[in-house]
Amino acid sequence: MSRDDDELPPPSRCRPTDELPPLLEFRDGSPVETAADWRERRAELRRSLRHYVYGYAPDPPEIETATERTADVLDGAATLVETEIAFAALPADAPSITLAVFLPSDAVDAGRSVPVLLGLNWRGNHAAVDDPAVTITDTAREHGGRGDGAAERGVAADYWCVDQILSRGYGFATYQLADVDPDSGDPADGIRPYYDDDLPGPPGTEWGVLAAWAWGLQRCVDALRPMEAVRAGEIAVLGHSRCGKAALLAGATDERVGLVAPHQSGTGGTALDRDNDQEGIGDITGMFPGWFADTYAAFDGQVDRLPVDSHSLAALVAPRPLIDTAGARDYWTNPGRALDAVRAAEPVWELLGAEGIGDDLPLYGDDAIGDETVGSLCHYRRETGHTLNEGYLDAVLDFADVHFDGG
Ligand code: GTR
Repeated sequence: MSRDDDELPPPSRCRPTDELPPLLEFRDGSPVETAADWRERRAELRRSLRHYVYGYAPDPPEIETATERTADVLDGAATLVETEIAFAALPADAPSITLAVFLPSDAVDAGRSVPVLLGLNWRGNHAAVDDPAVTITDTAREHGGRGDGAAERGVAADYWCVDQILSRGYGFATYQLADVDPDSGDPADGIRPYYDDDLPGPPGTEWGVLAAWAWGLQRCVDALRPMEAVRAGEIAVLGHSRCGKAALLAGATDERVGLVAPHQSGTGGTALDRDNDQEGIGDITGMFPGWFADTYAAFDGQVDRLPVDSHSLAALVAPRPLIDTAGARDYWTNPGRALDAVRAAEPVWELLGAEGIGDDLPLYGDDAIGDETVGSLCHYRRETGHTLNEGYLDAVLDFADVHFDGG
């Protein structure tokens, strides 16, 4: 187990607040000039992000997948596969993840594998489509959170637009965040207490809720990759708001993820902490004290001392495709500072030989997303407030069409 992080020096005030910590420079000041250098720099940044912001998650555990079943849903358009993901080393009463995978039935019938959008949901798998075949995942309700069992069936149908995803030739996979952590504010809830003794960082850097949800998404990737109907290299992670933060973290820190699509992820997601006049570090750690490692809150009021920022997290995705989607009227998530982060990360894509974000930005509304208009980085907006809808999903699928072999 690496304890390298004990050796990280304390953050030091070295740059004015309007500058971002450099990406293509090692902590000791030496330049990052080659793809091989970047591998090392990437590891350094990943450690810093875990150390100062999100906390250290446990190493990937051995998973046990069980109780898989299939059913026809959405009037036969989709084949539903539900898989229970349990953790071999944990006691039987420990949390498990119920992963629901909706596959286009025509592809399943023809024996074709498909790319998959893996989304993190907070209202329950059964909220994503209105179909009695979907198991009600109501862990949030048990913990007094959001979600209301059967009454919630299909309530997020216009949000996830599963039928639209399937009609584009993609599968949709999802788990409810409460399976891993119910977001109750009580650190004794969820999966984290089971790993208290297995965390690789020093005290104060234990994983927060966002890292736990991200870890859950990565366990879903473990379970999805061996599935015959899934193209293992074409799994995209997606999430909105707090789920967007977790999706970005999951995709950035797991190179098996083929495409990363944080939506309106804001502070703790793509929006920079520096010069962010919307949700500050004090706001988010005050409102959601469990979401981050304890170290992060200490940077409230002295953000210029934070050795990383959201551009560092975005850069971990390179050279894989990243689409950041934002609502033009969703001020709290600060779309401007999200775009700045993506722009600041662009040199890493370029160093690795991938096409960056280009000049015509941001892409808006009906702007075409295709081979001619996007590289491996994209920032896209629609005229909305804080929501996910079919317009955003179309943009993500258009972007995925560019980068995946075919939807
Ligand atoms: C807000 C929070 C955001 C975002 C959002 C959500 O209150 O300030 O950072 O996480 O909640 O997830 O709904």
